[in-house]
Amino acid sequence: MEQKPRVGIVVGSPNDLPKVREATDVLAGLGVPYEVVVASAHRTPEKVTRYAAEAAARGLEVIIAGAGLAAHLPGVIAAHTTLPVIGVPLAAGTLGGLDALLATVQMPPGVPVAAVGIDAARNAALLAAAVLALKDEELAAKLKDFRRQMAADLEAQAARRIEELWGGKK
Ligand code: RP5
Repeated sequence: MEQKPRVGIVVGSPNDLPKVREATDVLAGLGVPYEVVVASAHRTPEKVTRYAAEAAARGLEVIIAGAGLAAHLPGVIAAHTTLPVIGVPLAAGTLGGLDALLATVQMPPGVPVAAVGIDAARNAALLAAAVLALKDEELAAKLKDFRRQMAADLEAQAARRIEELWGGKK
């Protein structure tokens, strides 16, 4: 039986979908069920409102919202739910994502959005998993393993690179 999604991933355009692929890869790797939805704060505003308003009752626990340009999507979602909303500003236009970064991070007091870096969908997924792990010991253990593996990979990569550049010379 398919598991109910715990994380909702919303993007503002079908063109944004490839950019959240790395978020779904992370969540799948951690065994966190998710769903992906396209809804635009400007072009399909009723869909966004309905999705956000119904999210908690549907069992979602965290929402990741990615949008480019005047990225109002994370903020509008946050306006309609008290679930944690993680905004991913996407590089979609001439300003390289700086426009979306500022729109995502500069929320008015009272309606927070946790903004990650431009195009940082992977970090958004890890942050979403960290929120879920507060009440999920199995997931918390998987996140610790992920960190251990990341550190081991970095050490191995550093050793290889140092050997390549200075191998033989002491
Ligand atoms: C935003 O406008 C979307 O999130 C997208 O990143 C950007 C451009 O939209 P498209 O013209 O690619 O549909 O709403």
